[in-house]
Amino acid sequence: MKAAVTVSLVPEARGGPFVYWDDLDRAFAAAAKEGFDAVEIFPPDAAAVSPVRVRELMDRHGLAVAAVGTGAGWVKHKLRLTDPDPEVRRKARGFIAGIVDLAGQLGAPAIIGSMQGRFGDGLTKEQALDWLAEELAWLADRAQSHGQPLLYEPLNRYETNLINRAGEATEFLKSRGLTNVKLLCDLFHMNIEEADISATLRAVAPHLGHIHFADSNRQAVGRGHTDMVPLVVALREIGYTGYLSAEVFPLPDSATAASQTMVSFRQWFGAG
Ligand code: LER
Ligand code: MN
Repeated sequence: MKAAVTVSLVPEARGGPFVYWDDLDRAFAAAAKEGFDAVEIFPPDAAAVSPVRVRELMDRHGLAVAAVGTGAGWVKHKLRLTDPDPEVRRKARGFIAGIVDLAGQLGAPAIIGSMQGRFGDGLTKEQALDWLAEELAWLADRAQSHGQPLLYEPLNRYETNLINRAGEATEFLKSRGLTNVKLLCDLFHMNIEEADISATLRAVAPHLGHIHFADSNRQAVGRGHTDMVPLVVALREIGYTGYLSAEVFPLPDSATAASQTMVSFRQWFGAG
């Protein structure tokens, strides 16, 4: 298993669950110093990030890019894949395609989380899920051209009403034939929605592509009350080798959230 840490470059997301903020150079330097394997980037849009520049940072610090988030498409640009307006859906697809291409150049997958949207206000759940499946299929093909999967993240009930649990998400992916879409399991969302996090991780293991590593209160693991023991046993048993990426609040500050994440990562997943 590999450790990653998030950096947000989106001022509109201020207050959100990202460890580092605003400055890629500083984030890469700090992540390398803490001993992370990779950085997960949350950009305002694809054009805001130079892949050449990020490649330089990766080389200089010996870090990978774990994933690139698309949430700014919603937070900043109000684009959703299930918006009733076809023009908004078209722009949402284009926005994500740009990030899939950027991530692909960095050897990383893109994440679909907040941009999945929701049903209601006249839009049926069935229609929203049909649109979501259609868009995921198109974007997963694009990701495939970079040799990457697309990551789909179920969110808790306060952020979407489409799919809240990992089991439902895998059923959705299977029934729609979305073979190049992998599941992103965020331990914070799972703490709200799942009856049993470790049983769920075992059940969805073949689809699991990425993990957001957070405690019950969305702080660094070790600062909340999630029982890590069964979860660690489950991840070892299923042979998960992907990232555990700290998508957590910078509390009490970025440096402490980062170092506490690495203390927990080493405690639970370190060698020996
Ligand atoms: C949002 O709550 C979240 O978990 C992000 O990873 C989705 O973009
Ligand atoms: Mn997440």
